Amino acid sequence: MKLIIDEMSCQHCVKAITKAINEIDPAVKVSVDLTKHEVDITNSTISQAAVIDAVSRAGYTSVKVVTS
Ligand SMILES: [Cu+2]
Repeated sequence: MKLIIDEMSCQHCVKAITKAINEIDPAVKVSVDLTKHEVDITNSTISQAAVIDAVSRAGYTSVKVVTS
């Protein structure tokens, strides 16, 4: 799935978001395009709701789903 997280603005955010997602599933591959505020999540069996929940618990609440 692909997400846009507007609040993601630096490497700290990238780390925090990646960590939050990998805490629910270590096998998930998270790749980030910081200039586009885009997070691409592959190799994932976790639900979209679980990902959004993890990201928002890390403090990022403006999450838009681009592709599910
Ligand atoms: Cu940041």
